[in-house]
Amino acid sequence: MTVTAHATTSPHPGTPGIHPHGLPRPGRTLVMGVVNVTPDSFSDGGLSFTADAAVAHGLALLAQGADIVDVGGESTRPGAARPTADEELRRVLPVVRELAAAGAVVSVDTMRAEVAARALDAGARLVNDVSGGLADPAMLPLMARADLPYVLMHWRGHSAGMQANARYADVVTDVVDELRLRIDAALAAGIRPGRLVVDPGLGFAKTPDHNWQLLGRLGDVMALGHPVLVGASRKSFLGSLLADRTTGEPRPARLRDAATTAVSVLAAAQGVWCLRVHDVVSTADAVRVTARWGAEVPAPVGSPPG
Ligand code: PMM
Repeated sequence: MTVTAHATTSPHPGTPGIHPHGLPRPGRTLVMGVVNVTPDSFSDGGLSFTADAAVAHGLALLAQGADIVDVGGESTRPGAARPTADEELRRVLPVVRELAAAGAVVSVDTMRAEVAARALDAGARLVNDVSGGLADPAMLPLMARADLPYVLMHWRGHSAGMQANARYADVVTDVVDELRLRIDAALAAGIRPGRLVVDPGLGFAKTPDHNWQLLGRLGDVMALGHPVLVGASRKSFLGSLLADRTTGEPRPARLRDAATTAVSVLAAAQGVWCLRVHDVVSTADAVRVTARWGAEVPAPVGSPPG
């Protein structure tokens, strides 16, 4: 089945044309702040490993302008080992509960239906599944029952072996085709089309060139007809691009925020729905500038009112 239910053009650069049902619509690209409750994420490993530290970090991101906080208990760093479901629950549930109680729009970053279900009970308002429903057959039926927004990312297998799957005829065509199959599976499971968000999955079974090609042709992902989420923040393809000119050493993760902000501006200008970032301050400013700038750009003839 091909999905054509939604308009895909933005009324103005910097303003998303489509949104998932059931989440805030601030008239610009949303900012999702990352709260990794893990000892080993590549970008901020260990920063918020205790529940108290994670809650404090989430509250700080909200104060800095995040629209959503994304709480995850499993590192998806290439080669990472998986925590047990019990350990994942132990990490994320108290954090989701407290942030939701504080009024935050909380997303849970999990591939496990059990973790998603318990997080939704604890107050999460959306589920961010990097496996697009492939890792756990119970996930799509759960999301159909929950009837809440669901981020479906392009994925080709767990972190331990994923870079071996970075083989494509044409990465953009292949990712779009594989996302379309996951959208069809989600719809067949009973998820309403307006609840689905898609994500090209930068860095997941992708080389740096694959990531750049996907960013350069984001319009092809948007043409799937669903809101698009992009997670480029601090990823290693930015580190390789900005490698030290003398030593060839990749730029360390903590020094990739300016590059992340550049991606945020360019993606927001194309009408991406949401950006998942570690450093909220710079991207929160970037999406506001991009939307304000875009408001002065004449809308294309025949586009819907902004
Ligand atoms: N990347 C990571 C984790 N979760 N979720 C979505 N939807 N998209 C992403 O690109 C994504 C994600 C890995 O990054 P991290 O370890 O810094 O959180």
